[in-house]
Amino acid sequence: MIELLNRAVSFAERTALVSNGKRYTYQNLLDASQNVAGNLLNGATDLNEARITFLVPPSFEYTAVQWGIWAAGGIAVPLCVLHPLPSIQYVVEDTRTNVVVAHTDFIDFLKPLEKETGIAIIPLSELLKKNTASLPDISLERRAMILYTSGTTSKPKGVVTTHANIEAQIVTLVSAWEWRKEDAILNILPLHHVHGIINVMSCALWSGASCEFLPKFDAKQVWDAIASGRLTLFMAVPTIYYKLISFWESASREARERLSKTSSELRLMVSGSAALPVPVLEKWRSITGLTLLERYGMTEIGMGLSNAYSGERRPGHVGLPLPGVKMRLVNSDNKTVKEGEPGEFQIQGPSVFQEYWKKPEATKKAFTDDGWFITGDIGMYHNGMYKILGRDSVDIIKSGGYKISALEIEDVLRKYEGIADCAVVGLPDEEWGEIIGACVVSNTKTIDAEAVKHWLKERLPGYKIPRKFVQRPSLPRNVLGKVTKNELKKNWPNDN
Ligand code: MCA
Ligand code: AMP
Repeated sequence: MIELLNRAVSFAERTALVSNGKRYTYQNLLDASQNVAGNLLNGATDLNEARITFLVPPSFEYTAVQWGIWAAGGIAVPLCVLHPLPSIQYVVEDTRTNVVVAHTDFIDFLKPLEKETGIAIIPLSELLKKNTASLPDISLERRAMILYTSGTTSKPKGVVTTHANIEAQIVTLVSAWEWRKEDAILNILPLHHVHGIINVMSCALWSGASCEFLPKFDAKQVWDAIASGRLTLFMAVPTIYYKLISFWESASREARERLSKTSSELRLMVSGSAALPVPVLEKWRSITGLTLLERYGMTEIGMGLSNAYSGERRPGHVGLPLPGVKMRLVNSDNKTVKEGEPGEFQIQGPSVFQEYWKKPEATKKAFTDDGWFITGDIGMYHNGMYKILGRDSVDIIKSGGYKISALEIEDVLRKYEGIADCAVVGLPDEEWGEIIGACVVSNTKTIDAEAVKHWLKERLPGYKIPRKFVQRPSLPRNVLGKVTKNELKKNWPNDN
């Protein structure tokens, strides 16, 4: 039995999840995932790594489907509830799955996909029907999950992790951050990325703790949950802390005092997925008395570096390698750099992913000959700690904690009638980390930014839509004809 599920047996009567106002025990979760597994198997003995995509909002049912797929020997592929149909279709086709498990709210939305691709839509309710079929034994080396992440190629790549990878990603955090069964966490993050799936939900469930879902971020509801005194932990991206600070600042004096007092009682608050600006860390400390623990991770590796749980949390730094993680910083000749010199992070360890789904070339390129994963992040080690300095590619944008490929947006924009060429960049932004800017070239007319945004909404998720547009007669290029994006960023008009 998969260890996460095996451990759940010993927590049977404890609360595992709080979802849509209802409490569910570990036993409820085990029972529901047995039903899902049995119904997915539908008479077979093992799903044998069949990819099962599922479009289910963060909830008890989401977790039951994930566990059910694992228990039946399938690969869980969570789809994003915010994605438009073309983004969903891309994942469905890339994984070569033939089923999508769908929550009732998404069945009509998925109908055109069923027509076009012949894929079977399985209503979630069908999978939850009682089924006592016996389940296969799953070895740790088997593939367990595919998460899609943007990179330096236009289309997102499927990151494949095995059960062993997932277990290693969980165990290192449970140990480093001292998770215990008395813990309670609020999950406000999307469940198609590592941050929400592993750091929040799976660590809680591994530990016998409880995880409460808030399907969509809302500053007031988050503050209410914090102020209720029922949480011990909270984890989020820097943009969320920024939004929580704004909410606190606009509250009355009495409310501010109450929120500050109650939040100081949490045992740990973590920030990650993007650089935590030092002023946000400081402001949060002045409001709550807590120093945010900043850590560094990536879909391909889980978490790599973390500030200390007990010990120094240095602002602007990401600490040291987590247990089991080996990290090095190298120069362009792949030689380890000296202390105080910038280098690229490379990582080894049991949490590192197995492969990009059906992309052997990309997988090979992602590792050095001696087996280190090349992260593409630049950092430095000094005075006993690591610091992130940036990324080696201007084509990767981080906005609101989401990783976004500029090339993917450019490919879509070029299909808009009247756009002859374009360049997409990440512009620094206090709240979002970066905000997406698009510079468009049109030989014929003035491009109406609002009309373009509207058109893009049917093709890309909201967080990939440029917020700023400029139109130019041509794009700045170097002598080799390559667009000079850094120049474009530097000269971006201040009033746009
Ligand atoms: C939304 N808006 C944006 C963006 N997203 N504006 C600029 N940049 C953006 N990225 C706009 C919307 O168009 C809308 O404007 C308004 O902001 C509110 O939109 P909404 O979608 O309601 O935003 P939100 O719900 O407030 O979402 C903000 C959020 C969300 C909660 C910070 O972006 C989020 O959940 N981010 C977390 C992503 C995450 O989990 N990343 C982890 C991956 P208007 O009203 O004008 O339309 S990284 C990872 O897993 C690795 C391993 C790691 O290290 O953790
Ligand atoms: P993703 O591929 O969505 O998993 O995003 C991973 C990327 O987020 C990393 O490669 C980093 O560029 C960035 N990242 C994660 N945590 C941090 C952090 N604490 N500081 C700076 N960048 C971070």
